[in-house]
Amino acid sequence: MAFELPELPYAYDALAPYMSAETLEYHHDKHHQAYVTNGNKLLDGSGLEGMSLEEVVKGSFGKNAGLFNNAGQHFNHIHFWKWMKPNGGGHMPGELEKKVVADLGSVAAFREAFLNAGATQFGSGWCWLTLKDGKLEVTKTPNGENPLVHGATPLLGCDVWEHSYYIDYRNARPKYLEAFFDNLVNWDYVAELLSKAN
Ligand code: MN3
Repeated sequence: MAFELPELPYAYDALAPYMSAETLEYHHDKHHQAYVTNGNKLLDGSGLEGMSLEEVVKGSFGKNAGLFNNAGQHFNHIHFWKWMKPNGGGHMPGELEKKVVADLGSVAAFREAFLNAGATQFGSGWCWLTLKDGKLEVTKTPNGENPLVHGATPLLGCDVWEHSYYIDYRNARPKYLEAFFDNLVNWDYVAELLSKAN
């Protein structure tokens, strides 16, 4: 099954001022498209054709770096677009909030841990909220790696590659992370992924 670039689930200017149309045009139309195009070239002849995207990501990890990087980033970005929405942030659905409080102490503690993971990821990568062995965890990964290859289910991820924030925030990655968490996150989608993972 060939990889395909999904449409953004909102207009290019819908996330402004927190994420500009220019950022989304480059990030979705150029960067994500490149992962799809290169991923399809590398999938061909890899022995993983016909598998689901998740299976390609797990099956190429540690074995086929080129395919893994592109398939991993394709998976990450499919969700990244859905992890944001216009007028996002704010209160999370009750079931999700209960789980956050039970496993991570409080919403404020989760926010601090998530922002810190994103700020301290050296170089390109992602910070995550994951479910592992029934428990929420905050983690970070380099480059295109994601929690799937560490036996965890990604519930929320923030792209901290410079291409995700440099147009709007220049080098101020912490400001971008705050805007993502406070103004962009689609908590309903995070809650939906949690309910499917349970
Ligand atoms: Mn990206």
